Amino acid sequence: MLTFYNPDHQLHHASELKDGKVSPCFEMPHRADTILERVRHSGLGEIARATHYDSARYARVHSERYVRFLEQAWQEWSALGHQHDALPLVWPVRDLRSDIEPEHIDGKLGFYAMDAGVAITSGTWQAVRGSADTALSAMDHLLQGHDSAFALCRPPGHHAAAEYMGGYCYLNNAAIAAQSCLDQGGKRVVVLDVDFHHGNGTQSIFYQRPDVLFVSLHGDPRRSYPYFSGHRDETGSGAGVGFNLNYPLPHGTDWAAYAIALQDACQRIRAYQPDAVVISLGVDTFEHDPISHFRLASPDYLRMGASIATIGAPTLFVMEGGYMVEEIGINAVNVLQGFADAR
Ligand code: Q9C
Ligand code: ZN
Repeated sequence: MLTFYNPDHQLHHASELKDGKVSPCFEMPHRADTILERVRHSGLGEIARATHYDSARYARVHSERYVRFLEQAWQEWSALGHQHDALPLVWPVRDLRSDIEPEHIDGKLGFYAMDAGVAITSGTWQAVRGSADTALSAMDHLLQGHDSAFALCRPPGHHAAAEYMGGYCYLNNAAIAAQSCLDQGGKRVVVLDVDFHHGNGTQSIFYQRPDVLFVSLHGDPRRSYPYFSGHRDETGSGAGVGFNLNYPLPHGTDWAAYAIALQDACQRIRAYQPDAVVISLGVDTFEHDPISHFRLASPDYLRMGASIATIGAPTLFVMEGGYMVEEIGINAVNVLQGFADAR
């Protein structure tokens, strides 16, 4: 399996507001380095550089003004004399106006964010677009007739919706790749999200559409981030009714319980007969993850890969979360190897 990688991710190393303090993000450059190292030493396959795409490709799932905001935010922020990270601090909740884009950068940051886990730094935009380009490159490889590919994306993407960032995510890499598949002739695409956190952004982007089936296994939002999305009764709307499938799972879920949900999900996906499957691959379901609450062990990720392989469609793995840095390389590559061995 070919791995796509872009070293520009290193330009993004930010702070987040967490537990009442500003501290370094759990989502750090070392994560991608650890996974790349493991890919190198596991014999999974070659590593390819991502190619560069026009930003119009991101605007297939994001609004143009949001992409423009991401591109220009650091310049607007630093023009005020700031040298530290830009963080949102005010949000248009409920009856506040969200129809007029503010002109001031402080207003824009809140307008385009769902939380304070998405700092913008001088290198953020270059890293973010490099991450989306990684997913697009890997999808193009799949469309050339290959059975699978791994997009080693960083920063992750699945919390980012058409017009907002959140949860360490800016552009939705998996959604951009899924849309690219449709734009190049695919008729039905699945996004299967196995990150611990609900992929609210991907769900939101495709919620009204039947051409992308979104399936997510995640910590129950009653107790887990993102709290306001991911319940079982979210099944799609309009033409998309029935094409959104959430499996909220309790704190402490282990492989035995997880495997039952995953098997059910894979069965539903096979029935949809997709032309391609995009896996939002988070390994923050790991028992020792510092911010999550499932209990998967390292060998379980081999089983996860084997289970995904039973879907039988061309498969693109897109890296999402996972914060136990020492072990995310082993766990992520275990999924890929479990998949490859079963094919
Ligand atoms: N105490 C991804 O895995 N903070 N994003 C949660 C819980 C936000 C995770 C804090 C977590 C976002 C891609
Ligand atoms: Zn996550």
